[in-house]
Amino acid sequence: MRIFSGIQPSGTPHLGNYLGAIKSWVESQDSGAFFCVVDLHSLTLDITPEDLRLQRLELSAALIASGLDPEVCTLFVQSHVPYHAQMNWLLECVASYGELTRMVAFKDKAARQEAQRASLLTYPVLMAADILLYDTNKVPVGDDQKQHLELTREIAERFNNRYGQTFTVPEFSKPPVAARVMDLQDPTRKMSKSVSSPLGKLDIFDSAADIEKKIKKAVTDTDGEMRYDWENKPGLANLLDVYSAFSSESPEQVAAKFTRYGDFKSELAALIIESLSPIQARYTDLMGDRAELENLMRKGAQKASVVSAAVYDRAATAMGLN
Ligand code: ATP
Ligand code: LTN
Repeated sequence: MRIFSGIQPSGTPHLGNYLGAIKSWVESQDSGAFFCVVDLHSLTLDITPEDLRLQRLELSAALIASGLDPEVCTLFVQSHVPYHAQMNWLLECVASYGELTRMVAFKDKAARQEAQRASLLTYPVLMAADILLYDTNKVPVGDDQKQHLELTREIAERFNNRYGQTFTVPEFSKPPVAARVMDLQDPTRKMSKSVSSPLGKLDIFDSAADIEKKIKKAVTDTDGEMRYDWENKPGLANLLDVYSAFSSESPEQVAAKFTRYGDFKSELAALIIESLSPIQARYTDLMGDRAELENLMRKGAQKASVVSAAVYDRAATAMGLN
């Protein structure tokens, strides 16, 4: 079973990234798992060269601190492996303009920016290239990436039909709870690095005091009833999902343990702080030796290149380039 997933080095990872993706990566890692810091994707939005360089390293440290072990899985930076950009071009010749304009993430982000980079439109093709280059069977991601994964499957099938069996068609996989963590101030929107307000998103490196403050101020409702009900009580349901993801209880079981929102929120804050503090401590250690971190990521890229070179070659041959 080959697992592949990616995360953008644009800003500090938040609770949505952690529960929707990183935590399940850690649980599913083995010698067949590839996890990628997708720096080329971060260039679709405004980012300074200094920020990109630093955030790439910080995210690598955050992933290792969260439990990814570079001795077990393959952890690497996308731009260190040239086949991603090369495969992207081959697949841009298979994807269609119309299907890219229908991507919800594109419509969302394009509406918020004045000058749009062409890469904001074509970025799901690069994501398909990332995944297909590793003969991936399973892609663990948050719920917001489902549409991009469907496009990846579509591109793979179209390529296979046109040029002969070349790619493995991957499956989408999301965690059982908290696959879509919502903004703490607006539970109708997903928690997002680029859109959420400071109170709306909880970063995995937030201090204990900030975590307590953000959970306390999280929007709930006024009926005061502890009940798991996404339709009528999305703010509370979101917090129950977060509690459930960090404990071994279902959201309904968690709801039954408390009678008052205030008590529930204090315990939730304590649980988050207890779960994140070892990650924060390991992160500080790792960032203390940047050369070693760079070294680890370069080694990951060498391992990733061996697999992706062969798949790229197969695709290039199928298209008539070799
Ligand atoms: P933005 O919201 O600015 O587009 P992002 O946080 O969605 O950024 P990534 O860093 O690339 O973008 O996401 C990495 C992983 O985190 C993906 O698997 C994505 O599905 C997951 N993820 C992102 N936001 C959430 C969320 N609110 N809930 C659950 N999973 C999420
Ligand atoms: N598009 C994703 C990040 C991403 C990804 C990938 C996820 C890029 N390449 C490959 C899984 C597999 C996002 O914005 N969250």
